[in-house]
Amino acid sequence: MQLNIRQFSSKDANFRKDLEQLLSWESVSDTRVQKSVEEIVNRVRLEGDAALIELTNKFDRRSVSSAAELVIEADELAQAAERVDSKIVDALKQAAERVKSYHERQVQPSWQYEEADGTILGQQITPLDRVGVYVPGGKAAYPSSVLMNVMPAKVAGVGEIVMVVPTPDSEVNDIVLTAAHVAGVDRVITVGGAQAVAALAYGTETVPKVDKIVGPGNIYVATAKRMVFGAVGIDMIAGPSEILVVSDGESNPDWIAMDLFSQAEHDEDAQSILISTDAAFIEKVKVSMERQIDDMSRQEIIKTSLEGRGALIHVESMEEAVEVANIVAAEHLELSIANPEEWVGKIRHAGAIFMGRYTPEALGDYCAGPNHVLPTSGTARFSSPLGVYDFQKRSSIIFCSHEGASEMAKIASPLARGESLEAHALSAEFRMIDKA
Ligand code: HSO
Ligand code: ZN
Repeated sequence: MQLNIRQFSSKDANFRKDLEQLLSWESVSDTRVQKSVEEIVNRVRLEGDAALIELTNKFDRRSVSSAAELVIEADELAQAAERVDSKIVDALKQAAERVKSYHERQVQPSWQYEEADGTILGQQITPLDRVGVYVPGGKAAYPSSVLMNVMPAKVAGVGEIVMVVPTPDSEVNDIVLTAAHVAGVDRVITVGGAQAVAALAYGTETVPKVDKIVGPGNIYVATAKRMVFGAVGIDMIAGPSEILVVSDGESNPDWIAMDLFSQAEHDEDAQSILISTDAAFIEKVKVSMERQIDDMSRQEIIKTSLEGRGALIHVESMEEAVEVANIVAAEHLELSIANPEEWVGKIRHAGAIFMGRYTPEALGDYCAGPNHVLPTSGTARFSSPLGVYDFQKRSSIIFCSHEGASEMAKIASPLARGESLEAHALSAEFRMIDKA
């Protein structure tokens, strides 16, 4: 099948402009979506379970009459695993182990230090009490994403993890439930959309109010998450998946073609870009894509994604490849080059960096260990992969010795008076040694 993918060269007069245009992505913020989400959120907030049941019956074509029917307790999750192919169950367990062991290294410990006069300062780290994990239903229901969202929360020591997942037409996805079981979810509630987000944010008679909501979702879910932010914490709002492959021309063109497909097959808006210093290699990848696409089950999605947002870019040097990679700030960056360790330090912006020819992004998606929830749409310039730190929070610790308090009061007092805050000044001065 012929593929009309954009081809650029860094020598083109308009290269920077074309690149900018290629990368522009605005998540649609339709005022109609905004209005309907607002209505749903307010209804669930005010009417609780009654609204949740009504909206779930309407949007997911269900006939639930009591909220208890929406809940799947932990022991029922274990039963789902019995209905799933044992190869998949084993793979989920192995993936969970690897993800866990990677994330254990992210745990931030509490710390403190003591000053000469006995004053102690520090930071106390505590896990969040309760977290809600949103899992989409339908075509984007990824069991691997259940692991990636739940494992860091588990490792952080979150007290309770509540997962929500829509089950349109009452069809449950046993692999998703098995992943929830393997990851250690406490309870699943079969609701989705803005109503699920509202239930987690404000609580209903059945859904406990959580402290933070994580997990991807469609435009309704994303809009609802933005709306409830403040009442609860939220993770980043994910855009379409992206991959940027940098090749020195010595890679296997079939492998690289498939790596580009692997993101393109996620959805029509996904973005796959190849950068190479070798123009002949770019041609080979294109030929390979046109051959291999004929056998792909998701060829329509792949084609739309590659022709809509994909690109093949020829650059003059590795320095230039790195420069472009830093502008793209891709969610996933593959360095399919002979000496990735020499170049990785120059990469400043990327969600995850896959080094060498044997490291396809797909391994990172499932089981390498690092999280697959990554910053998209250039946000790798200022944000990081989902991690244990997203489920831990910090409290400052201050313990003043009498001597320390006395010395600090000499600093605080004039500052407080400078702000015309007399009680602050006196509160500090009362602790001075000669005043006590
Ligand atoms: N590549 C996706 C995650 C995923 N891949 C889930 C397969 N399943 C994140 O961009
Ligand atoms: Zn993927």
